[in-house]
Amino acid sequence: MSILVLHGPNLNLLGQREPGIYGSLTLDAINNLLAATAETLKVKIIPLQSNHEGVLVDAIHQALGEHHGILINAGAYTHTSVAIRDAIAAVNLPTVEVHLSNIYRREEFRHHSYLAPIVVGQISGFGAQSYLLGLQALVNHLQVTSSQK
Ligand code: CA2
Repeated sequence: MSILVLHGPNLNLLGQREPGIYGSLTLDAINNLLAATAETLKVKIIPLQSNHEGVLVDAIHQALGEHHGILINAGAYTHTSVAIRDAIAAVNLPTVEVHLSNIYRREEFRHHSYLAPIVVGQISGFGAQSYLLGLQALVNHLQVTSSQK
C-alpha cells in the first residue's frame, strides 16, 4: 500500500520559525517520523512539499494509479483552494487532512476548510502527532474499506 504525503506552502520553514505555533521539528524530522510509522504499518509513503498550488494539484492527479490514499496538510491553501479540493474530489482517493495547530482555536479565517467536506476526516492540533495519527487513520480506513469489497 502506498500513501502520498503532501505538505503545502511554508511548511518547508518548520523548525526554523514560529516554534510556539508549529513546534520545533523540521519537515525532514516529521517525514522521518512518518517513515518510521509507515514501516510499522507496513505501508510505503512518498512525501512532497510545495509552495505552489499547481504543483500540489498535479501531484494529486498523478497519485491516481500510483497511490492508494493521500495524507495532506495543505497549509494556507486549506482555507483558499477550490483547485486542491476539486483535484482530490476528482481523483476520488481516500484522503485525510491534517494540521499541526488547532485551526479552530486560531483566527476566524482558519476555521473554514475547503477540504473538510470531501476528505475521510481531519486531525488538527496535535503538532507532528497530527500527521502520525492521520497516517494511522488513513491506513486503517483503507484496510477496512478494502476488506469490505
Ligand atoms: O496548523 C497547520 O498545520 C496549518 O495547516 C499550517 C499553515 C496555516 O496556514 C494553516 O492555517 C494551519 C501554515 C504553515 C506555515 O508553516 C510555517 C512554519 C514555520 C514558520 C512559518 C510558517
